[in-house]
Amino acid sequence: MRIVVLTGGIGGARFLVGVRAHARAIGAEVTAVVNVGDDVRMHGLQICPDLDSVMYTLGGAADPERGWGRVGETWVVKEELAKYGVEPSWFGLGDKDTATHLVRTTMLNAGYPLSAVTAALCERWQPGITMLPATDDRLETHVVVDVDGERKAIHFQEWWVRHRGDVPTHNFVFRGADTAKPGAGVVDAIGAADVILVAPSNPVVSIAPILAVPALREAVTSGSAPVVGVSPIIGGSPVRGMADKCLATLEVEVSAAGVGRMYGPRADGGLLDGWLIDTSDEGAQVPGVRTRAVPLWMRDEETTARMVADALDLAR
Ligand code: GDP
Ligand code: FO1
Ligand code: CA
Repeated sequence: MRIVVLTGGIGGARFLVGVRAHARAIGAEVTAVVNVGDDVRMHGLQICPDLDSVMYTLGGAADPERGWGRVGETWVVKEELAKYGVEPSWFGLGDKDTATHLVRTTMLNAGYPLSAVTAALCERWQPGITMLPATDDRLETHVVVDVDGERKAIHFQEWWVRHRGDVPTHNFVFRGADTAKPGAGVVDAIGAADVILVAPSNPVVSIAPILAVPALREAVTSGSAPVVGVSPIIGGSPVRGMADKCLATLEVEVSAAGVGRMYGPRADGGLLDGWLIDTSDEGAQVPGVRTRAVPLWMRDEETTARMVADALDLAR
């Protein structure tokens, strides 16, 4: 069996730990198609937060409290940069993490596509799944905000890390998406998939930028594999992160039903055949989509693997 997962960073990475465990138990292959909209160049280095969150988490090297970056991180580079007074001072590059960005940027500058760079980095971390960037082209999430009385579009990282999402926010735009092609291997993986899972990732800034790549969306929505999503919202709140702020900006109800309806039924131009929601949200109505309520707290690998088994069940 071949499983493809559309995923963002921390939430998606934790989900993938369960996907990998269940896949091992049933002898399935897993490919993750990972969001690149968060990617940003800082201090001359190309940083790919969602790819790195997935790679470090599956490689057993992620910081469990922060969720992003490396466990046992040190911050000498950050402190030294601050002493030079260089900007952006609001974005922290850990020392261990910086080695990843150095390798990546060197390879990109030498002309390798991000997909090849990701494969090279994964030789060290052995995530146990295939990790594919959604696109090898430049695609960045920008956020339309009002700052200092001026309306402008700022990079997603500036919105989230610098402003903590706490500025009047109007819209999210995926710069470069219209002309972006799916990353190497992505359309083939989707075409060969027996099932496509949408991780309980942020629907607005992790899943939407993946699906903003036209040929990628087309492959998912018109393909033969059933698509089952897992709700990132439990009991009306995101377990962690900024999904509530993002959904409110788009005037989408912060609920399992709200996100399910936003994705919409595949039969009607949307994304989903099935929608897995938490038991506390039982009864949520998503017209045209099969829903099932099961425990969705990703407490540990075993609980998460059970969620994945339920998602695969719903796909049948
Ligand atoms: P990011 O890219 O690092 O922001 O991570 P993702 O977009 O992949 O995932 C973030 C989302 O994961 C958050 O919006 C949460 O709603 C969701 N999430 C985190 N923990 C859990 C959990 O235990 N269960 C479920 N269902 N969702 C979770
Ligand atoms: N998040 C922060 O809150 N502050 C930071 O300084 C920061 C730096 C950073 C560096 C590399 C990286 O891969 C992620 C980093 N993050 C940081 C996390 C990131 O901003 C977001 O959590 C994700 O982009 C959302 O998926
Ligand atoms: Ca993300």
